[in-house]
Amino acid sequence: MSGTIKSVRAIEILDSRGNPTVRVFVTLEDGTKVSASVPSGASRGENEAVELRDGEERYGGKGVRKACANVNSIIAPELAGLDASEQAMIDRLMIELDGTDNKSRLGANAILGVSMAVAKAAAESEGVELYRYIGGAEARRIPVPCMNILNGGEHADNSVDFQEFMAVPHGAPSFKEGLRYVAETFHRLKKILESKGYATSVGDEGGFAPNLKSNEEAVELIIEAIEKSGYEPGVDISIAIDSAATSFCTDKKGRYDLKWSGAGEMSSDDLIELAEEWVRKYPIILWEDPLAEEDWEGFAQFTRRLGDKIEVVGDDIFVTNSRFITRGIKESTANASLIKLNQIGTVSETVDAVRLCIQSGWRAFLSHRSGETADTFLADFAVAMGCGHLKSGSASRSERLAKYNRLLEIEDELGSNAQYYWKQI
Ligand code: 2PG
Ligand code: MG
Repeated sequence: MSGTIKSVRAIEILDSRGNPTVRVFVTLEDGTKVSASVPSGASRGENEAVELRDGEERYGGKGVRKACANVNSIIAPELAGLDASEQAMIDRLMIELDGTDNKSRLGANAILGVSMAVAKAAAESEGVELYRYIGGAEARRIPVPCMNILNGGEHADNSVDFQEFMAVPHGAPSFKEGLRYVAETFHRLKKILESKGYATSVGDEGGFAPNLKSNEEAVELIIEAIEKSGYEPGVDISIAIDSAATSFCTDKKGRYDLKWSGAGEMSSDDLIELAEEWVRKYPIILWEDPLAEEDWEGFAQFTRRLGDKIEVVGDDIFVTNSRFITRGIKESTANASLIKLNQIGTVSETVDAVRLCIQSGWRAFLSHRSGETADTFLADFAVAMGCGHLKSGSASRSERLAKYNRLLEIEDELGSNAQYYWKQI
């Protein structure tokens, strides 16, 4: 059989923050050899699948030699001889080998690296592009790039509490043009920041990380950048926000401390009111993690008040886990879920989470992690799933651009078959 797995091997590499992560190589009997690298988050949900770290002195405890050893000595022997196109069976086998609820024995970083590399190997062996291998002949929708051009929260050392301010070029005619719209806005924002005496250094995801006077100023500056780039806010480009509110939640009772800006304590209600005011004033179309992962009630309240106007995305609260998404659907906690492969730890389970969203009338928002590599699996996966939007950071830092550039390639290859559109909730 041409797609038979010959060997699986993992090594420790470094991610975009200089922290260790796992790279897995899969070789097939037919000579196919591919690799896949695992990303890593900073603002992590409590219930994410476990990223196994060595906890030894080297790399400040962040080494992943144990995860690599688990691939090399536990997973690899089990996979040798199997057909790489048996993705669901291979993923299930690894879940069983791990035997825990959260992949804490072998490590989600070990398991996901293998899962992604197996998919890549099967695609390559069959001579089809990865997006087509996973998504089939219908895979042709290129996601709208939600570009995170201003960073705050745990992704930057500045005075902005909300983690991500994204420019969303939903009014563009194609991905290629959309990417240009927001890249131009990024460059314009730099000039505006310079003219106001703000720093133009960048955060973990390549967006600017200035010490602004308030969170709201971030939105105002982006609107100015959109206009000065010749685009119409709300028509060509709108704004998406990821508050990553778990990172400034002080207790489980819905208390928050906007500590970086010094805005002080707020309740869930205060945050919801603030969002309502912003949504009235500004062209905001999507809001992720407006409240913390424990604040299910606050989240549902947010969705009741704003869910018919904007896309409300749960990240830390759902952690790409069908169990939590199912609860969210039942309780109308949000109307969309963020989707991150390494939150759940296998390609098959991620596909399940996306399908669950789509079948329930929810949207699925594909995402990178703040710690990334040059791996472009996410870009192909986004097209395969046809979810219509993705976030991969800003127009700087090659690990962010690698995904956007791969999407340019895919759109080019699809030619007039490519689709690009925004569907508001
Ligand atoms: C998020 C992500 C990605 P991290 O919160 O959505 O932007 O950040 O990878 O640090 O969890
Ligand atoms: Mg998030």
